[in-house]
Amino acid sequence: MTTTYRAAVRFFAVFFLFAGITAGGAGEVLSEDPGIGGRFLLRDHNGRIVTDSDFPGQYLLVYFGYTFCPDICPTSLGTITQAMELLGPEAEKVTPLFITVDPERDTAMQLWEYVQHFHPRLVALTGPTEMISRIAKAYKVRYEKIQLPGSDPGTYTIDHSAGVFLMGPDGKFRVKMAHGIPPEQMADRIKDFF
Ligand SMILES: [Cu+2]
Repeated sequence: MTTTYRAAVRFFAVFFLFAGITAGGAGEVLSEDPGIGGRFLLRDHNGRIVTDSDFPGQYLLVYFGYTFCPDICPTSLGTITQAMELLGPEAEKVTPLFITVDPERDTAMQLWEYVQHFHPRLVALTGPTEMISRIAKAYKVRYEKIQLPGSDPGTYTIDHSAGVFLMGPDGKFRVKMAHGIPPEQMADRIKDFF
């Protein structure tokens, strides 16, 4: 963790305190919404520190996965990309977020290479393991590292939930779309909330 990053984390700890957002106890999710979603402070694929408040007025399409995922993630991100294309000019109202559940391997550089395959508005996010687990919990997303016996420590896979969350410009949860939804339906579902 860099000094700048640690300073930013400290800044936000203080910020949350003064914003009056209740954090029940150590390790609990900081969230204004008792349901799905929460605040975050992560690093994007350009290496910049990004928080949930860096997308004013935007609908967020939030998806959790990892770049080494053999099939589920490329499929989901492909669907998101096509849905964004179907939205036409209205896609400007939407920012898709890909939050890695594999921060060990998904560095900003790795994410940068990965996002080139998908929609240009896609923002990929990584961060310290603890922050990733906190934001995943806030979205009720589960993930688990699967290490095959006798395999190289670097060649694990990760089982993970694959729903796509639509969050409104107010930061509140709108709808969760299941993995496998066709792009046309995803685009229509998003437009329902505009
Ligand atoms: Cu995946």
